[in-house]
Amino acid sequence: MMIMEKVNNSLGIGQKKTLDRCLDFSHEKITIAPQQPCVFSCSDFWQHSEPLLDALKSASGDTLLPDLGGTYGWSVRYRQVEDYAGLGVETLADYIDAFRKGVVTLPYLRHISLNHTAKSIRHHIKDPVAFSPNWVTSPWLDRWGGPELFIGQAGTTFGHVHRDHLSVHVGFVQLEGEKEFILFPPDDEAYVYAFQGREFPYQDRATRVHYVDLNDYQQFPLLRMASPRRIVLRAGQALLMPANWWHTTYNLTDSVTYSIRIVNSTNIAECIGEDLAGVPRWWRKLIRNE
Ligand SMILES: O=C(O)CCC(=O)C(=O)O
Repeated sequence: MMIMEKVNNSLGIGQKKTLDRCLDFSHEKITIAPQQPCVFSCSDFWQHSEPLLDALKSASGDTLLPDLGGTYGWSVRYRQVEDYAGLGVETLADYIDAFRKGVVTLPYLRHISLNHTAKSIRHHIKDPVAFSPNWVTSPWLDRWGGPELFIGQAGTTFGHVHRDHLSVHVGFVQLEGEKEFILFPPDDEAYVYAFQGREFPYQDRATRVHYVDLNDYQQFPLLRMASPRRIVLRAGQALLMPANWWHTTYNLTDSVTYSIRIVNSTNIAECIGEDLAGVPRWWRKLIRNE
């Protein structure tokens, strides 16, 4: 909780803009990209009598953690495997059991792909209408659209401030617990210490600022100029985050979140443009066998 207090104080929550309200978008289609993040209630997302984690455990519990499919090909990267050493947590079922019991401190399990690991439960999920139209829900467009699950104990954080790949809008649904989102508008790019360099299209989508640095004005003085918004997403709520918003998260309680990337007429041109910009790099990688 130390970290949380530190960041709360630093962000001057209450002085800076906060967005913690509930709009009802449940019957509206977003045909024009919203300029601001929107929070709304979402009660009929999971359409199964068992909680999602129980269904996930029955469907894919025996999957070894390093074998979990993620949108980028991984959920637990090779260098994260060592974080599990000595925890007695080897499979997804072990992780879910330990998460429920809360007796060991677990790494944040991120990017579990609903198109890979959890495809047999995907049909129990109904995306909020506000996440439509979405042209990339098909599993073969997974690299663009990839619906995912995030399971994290209280006190875990996504880490670095970043914006999502291409120029996708992102929909989040909070299934259990409470998650804090810190969001910076696209115009804050000059203040969030984004990595420079356009050769690799995703490289300019990450920053040097970690969640724990959000109040470190000595190391990151330009952060003072930024306009972060704080949202606490509670179970039963959804967040629609427009393309190119910088963001990071912190799990205030044990938390389970779904997310999906959204592409439609509002951002398809930017997404294709950025994907194509990456092709030369992929070719070079292939040729050099990097
Ligand atoms: O749910 C989270 O912790 C953050 C997810 C996220 O920022 C992302 O996938 O880009």
